[in-house]
Amino acid sequence: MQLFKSDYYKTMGLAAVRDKVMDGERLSFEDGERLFDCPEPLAVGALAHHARTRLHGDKAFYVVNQHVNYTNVCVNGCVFCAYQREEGQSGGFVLTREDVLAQLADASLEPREIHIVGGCHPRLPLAYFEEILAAIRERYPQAVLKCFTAVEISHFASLEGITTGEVLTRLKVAGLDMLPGGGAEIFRPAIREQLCPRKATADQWLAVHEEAHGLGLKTNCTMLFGHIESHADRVDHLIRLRESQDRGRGYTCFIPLPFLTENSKLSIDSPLTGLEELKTIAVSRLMLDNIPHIKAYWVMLGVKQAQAALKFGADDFDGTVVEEKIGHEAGATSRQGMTRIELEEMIRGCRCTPIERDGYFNEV
Ligand code: V47
Ligand code: SF4
Repeated sequence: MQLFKSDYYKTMGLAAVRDKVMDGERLSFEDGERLFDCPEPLAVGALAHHARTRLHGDKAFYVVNQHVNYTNVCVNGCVFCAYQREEGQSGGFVLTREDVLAQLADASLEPREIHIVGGCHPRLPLAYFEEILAAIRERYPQAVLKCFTAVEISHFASLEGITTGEVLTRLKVAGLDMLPGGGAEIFRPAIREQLCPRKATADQWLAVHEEAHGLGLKTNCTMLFGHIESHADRVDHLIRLRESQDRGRGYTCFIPLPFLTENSKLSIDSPLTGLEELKTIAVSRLMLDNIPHIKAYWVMLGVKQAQAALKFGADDFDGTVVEEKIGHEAGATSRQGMTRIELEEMIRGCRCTPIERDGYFNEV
C-alpha cells in the first residue's frame, strides 16, 4: 500500500513512528505529539488501521445493550455538561428502582450489557444502588452490568463515609460486573480544574479503576477532547491510561468522546473538525497498545463518522443503546437507539464483518 511506503512517512516527519508501528514497538510521548502534528490525517489513519487490523482483522464488534440514566441531579456542575441539573431545578429527575426496571422492560430486549450512570446526587444512599443492581441481576442474568463511573463511586464513598474499596465491594456483591469509562475527561490538573473542579481528581479516577481491577472487575476508559485541551494534554492522558493498564490489565475498551457544544457553559474558539476527530481516534489506537478495543461511539460521533472511525483504528460500534440523554442534551444529532440489523448493516457498509459481543467483548 502506497501509504505505508517509508519515503511517504519521511515527508510527514513520521518515518521512525511508522517503523515502530510496523514492528509493534511502544510509541513515546514525542511520537504521540508528532502524530498529532502530522498535516495528513490519512497517514496517521493508515497506521492506526494497520494496528487495528493486526489485533482484530476486519471484525467490528457490537452489543445488544441498553443505557439507563437514573438521575440528572448532580453536585459537580462540570462546565461542559449540558445534562446536569441542580436539585429542585425544573427538568431534574430521579428514577425509582421500579422506573429503572420499567425502562429496561419497555425495550423488550434481552440485553447482554446494561449501562447505568447518573449525576452525583446529594442524597441517594448506597442502598438505592445496591437494590437496583440486585433487582436487575435477578431479572437479567445474561447481562454484564456496567454501572457507575469512578466519579460516582468516589461520590458514593464520601456520602457514606466509607472507602471506595468498600463501595466497590458492596456493589460487586449486589451484582456489579464492570465500570463504564466516563468521568476521565482530561487528566492534566490545569485543564481538569477549569472543566470540572469539583469532581474526582485524575489520581482518584485512576485509583478507583485500579481498585476495581484488583477486585476482578473490568472497566472501560474515556477521554473528552476538542474543548480547551492541547494535543500534549491528549497524549499525556493516553499515556496515563496506558501506564495504569500496565499496572492492572483491567481496561477492556477506550472511548474517545468528542466535545458536543450545545447547551454547554463552555464556549470554545474552534470546534473540532471531522478529520481532527478521526485523527484523535487514530492516535488513541496507536498510543494505547495495551488496551484491546477502541470504541466508535455512534451516539456522540454520529453514525457516519463512527463508520469512518472503523477505518481509523476503532473496532467497536457500541450497541443498540435504546435511549441516551448525556450526548443528546449536548446536541448529539444521532437518533435514539439502533436495532441489531441496523448495526450490522452499518458495519457491513464499511466492509467490516459484524461480530455480536457481550459486555466483556466475548463473541456470542
Ligand atoms: O463522562 C459529558 C461525556 C461521558 C459531554 O464505558 C460529553 O462503554 C461530549 O462515558 N460532549 C459519559 N461528551 C459517556 C461515557 C460512555 C459512553 C458510552 C459507553 C461508555 C462505556 C462510556 O460523556 C461523560 C463525559 O465525559 N460528556 N458532556 C458533551 N457535552
Ligand atoms: Fe455531573 Fe457528570 Fe455532568 Fe459532571 S459530567 S456535571 S459529574 S453529570
